[in-house]
Amino acid sequence: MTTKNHTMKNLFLLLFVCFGLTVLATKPRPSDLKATPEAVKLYQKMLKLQQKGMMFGHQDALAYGTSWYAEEGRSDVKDVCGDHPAIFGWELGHLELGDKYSLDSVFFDNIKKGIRYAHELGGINTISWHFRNVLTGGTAWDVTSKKTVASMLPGGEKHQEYFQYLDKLATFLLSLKTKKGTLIPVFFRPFHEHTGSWFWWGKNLCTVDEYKTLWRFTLNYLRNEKNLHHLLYAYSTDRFSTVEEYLERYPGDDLIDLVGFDLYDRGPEYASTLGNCAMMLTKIGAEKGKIVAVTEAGGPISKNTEWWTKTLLETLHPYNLSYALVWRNPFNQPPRVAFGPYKGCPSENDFVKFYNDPKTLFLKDIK
Ligand code: BMA
Repeated sequence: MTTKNHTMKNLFLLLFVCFGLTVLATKPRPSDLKATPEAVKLYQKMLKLQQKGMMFGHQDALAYGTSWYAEEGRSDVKDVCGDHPAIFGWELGHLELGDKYSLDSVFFDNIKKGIRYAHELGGINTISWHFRNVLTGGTAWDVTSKKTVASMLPGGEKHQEYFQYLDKLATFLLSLKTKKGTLIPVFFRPFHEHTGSWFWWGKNLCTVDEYKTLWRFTLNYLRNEKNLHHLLYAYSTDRFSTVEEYLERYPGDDLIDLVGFDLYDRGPEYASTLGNCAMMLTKIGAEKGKIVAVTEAGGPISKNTEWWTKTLLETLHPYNLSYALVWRNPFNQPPRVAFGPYKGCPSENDFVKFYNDPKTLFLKDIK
């Protein structure tokens, strides 16, 4: 080979490596610089899917339904349309107490199994945590003290107790593994609906600074002390009227992977509020390069027979949202309080239409 040929070959090689590195560097990455390969893959997959359609999610989908409890492989959604949701919501409230089952009566062992089951079928798991008020000993809804958040932060009187909560949480999260032993990537969505004031971490119960510090301190502990890197973090408000309001308590791009909001249909202004929030949020998401979702929703599906297509789908159709998740179908309450579809529900047929619409994605669509 001549020297000229040799130089050309090296040049091509160099260009090839540079190109490869650029492709790698420009692919979006989660906020955690040490995210596991599986968490990175999930993050990138969701950003891609967000352009394709809107996934459907259901809280406690695999845990129970309006007329059954803990039947492996069953979900009310599947009973109605033949496929599971793509997004599976789970709740960890009471894990911090060392209990065997959650505040919604689901055994933590079954949550573990369900998360693995969903993951192995190609589904995506997201975890909420309505954990107790560490200062008063009350529930997540105990808003009698404005000092709870401050008490949990460094220097606060309940700081050590909060560590104990977080240690239990970390142990549980580290037990979420595939059969081969790989950690399953999951979304974690704590301190939600904080633009309202019904949880101890809500707007009127702590300052902006305390709320942001709570996030930063918590994630720093989970990431750097507990070494959890299989989590993606969701920031989700309740209703909001402006971008500034949405971002007022946003803890930072280095902590958050998904921006979302929760909104329930409690009156005629629902569709317009939902649409406005979705519009503002998709802009925020696009600017930040984050996943965007309606992290909780729910409507009068036992009365309004076209809620799925006419209210939810029609309103959200114009936007590129990753998913919309509806809240739970309690097994121990009358079916009319369910937010997800169920066999015999008056809006059952409409849900099948919603399922068949090309915009909505269910489990089989995202494999
Ligand atoms: C609420 C209700 C409660 C439940 C809580 C946590 O919206 O569904 O019954 O305990 O969420 O999942």
